[in-house]
Amino acid sequence: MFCDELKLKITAGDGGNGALSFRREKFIPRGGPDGGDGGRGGNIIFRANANVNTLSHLANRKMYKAESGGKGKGNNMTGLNAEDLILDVPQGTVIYTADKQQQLADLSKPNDIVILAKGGKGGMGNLRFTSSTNQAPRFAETGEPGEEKEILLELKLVADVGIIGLPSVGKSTLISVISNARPKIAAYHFTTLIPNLGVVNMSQFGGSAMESFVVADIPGLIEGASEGKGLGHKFLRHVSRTKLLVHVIDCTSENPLNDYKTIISELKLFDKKLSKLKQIVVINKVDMIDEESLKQKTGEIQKITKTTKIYPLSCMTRVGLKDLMFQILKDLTLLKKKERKISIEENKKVVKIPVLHPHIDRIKFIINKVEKTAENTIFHVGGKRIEQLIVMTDIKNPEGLERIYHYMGRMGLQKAVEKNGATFGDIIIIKGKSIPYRK
Ligand SMILES: Nc1nc2c(ncn2[C@@H]2O[C@H](COP(=O)(O)OP(=O)(O)OP(=O)(O)O)[C@@H](O)[C@H]2O)c(=O)[nH]1
Ligand SMILES: [Mg+2]
Repeated sequence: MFCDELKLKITAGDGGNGALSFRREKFIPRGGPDGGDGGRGGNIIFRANANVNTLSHLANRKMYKAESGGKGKGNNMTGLNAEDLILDVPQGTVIYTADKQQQLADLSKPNDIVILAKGGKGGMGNLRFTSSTNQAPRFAETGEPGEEKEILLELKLVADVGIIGLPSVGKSTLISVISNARPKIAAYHFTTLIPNLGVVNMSQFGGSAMESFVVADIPGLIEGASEGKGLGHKFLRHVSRTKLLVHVIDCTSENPLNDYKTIISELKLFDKKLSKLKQIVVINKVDMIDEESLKQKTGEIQKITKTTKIYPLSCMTRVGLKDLMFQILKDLTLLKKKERKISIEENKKVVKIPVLHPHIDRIKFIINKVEKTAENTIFHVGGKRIEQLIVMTDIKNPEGLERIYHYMGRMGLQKAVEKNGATFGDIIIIKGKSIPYRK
């Protein structure tokens, strides 16, 4: 199976700062606080798009950042929420953490979406901090920074079309002339050892550039392949997921009819479903024989395939190539339409829930380390909620610092450090900011 890999850094947008502002109007000498909240930062969203085939459009940048939320303003004006940054990826993209230790999303169906980095919350303006005891708060929250992640995208391409046939019939040559795949081609059997995948773009045949599909070329099949002979059997599994098979026969072979029968019977033995897939039969290397013998050989196969048309082809001279490609496109479009109909029916039954990345960490706070120095004790504290508060609060502002003490008390953090022996002069460090312990 073909994998395309890409490492990216993504950063969601920061929340906008809340405003610190007081009403200033003529004849109102001491206006109250009127600072509005900041807007939310943009999320980074990945979406499976059926019209995208590779990850290459994302590869020209190593980093993606969503817009930040707007700042809050006076007169209780809220900052604008930023737009989400939507990155389209092909169907079949699996997303991991950069070290590949954890799978974050599997976008296997069209329009599957996942929020991979959440935009920061907007900070609250000073108006929100007004209370009966503090009528003129001189503090507003800063916006929360957007989530930041390093991720690994891996594309598991699922081919639409599988090319099958005996060894050396020209399967790899075919994929090399129709797609971007550049497999090894040689005049001996089993040149292809692992499947090759290629993207076919119909524009090279005079079709639309929007029409493209994925083709797989697999190692040659031989008699007994279904029981494990040769190499092809291992890879028949991959073609089982294709929608259409292109069965290539070599017209220079001694007995093309027998070759055809061998493959048909191996497919049946391997998997009944596979043998029922729609097949386009191609007789290749027609540049090597005269018209008379081609007619005769095609006729023999035609007798047993009955209605199925046999496509004469030369990968060398490209004779018959265009006809073949448009036939593949036509059949594939029909098959996809059918599939879409079925999936729409299925979708009606199931309520679709977008894959949302769960909040990994709901812990309010945690004491990570207690470090004793000559003069004092340093408590290193982490945790989603307390970190969020710290990054959104300017602790140089006395009212901001007061707020942190207030929440530390409410969360039980104050008690927890006391239990660990905190005394005057000790320090609590959260997200790199130092807060002196106080009783
Ligand atoms: N004359 C002629 N030779 C061809 C044509 N197509 C392929 N060949 C030759 O046939 C030989 C085998 O081609 P491959 O594409 O490697 O065959 P394959 O089916 O992929 O073979 P395996 O990977 O071993 O199963 C090569 O020497 C090609 O150059 C054709 O249309 N005309
Ligand atoms: Mg090959």
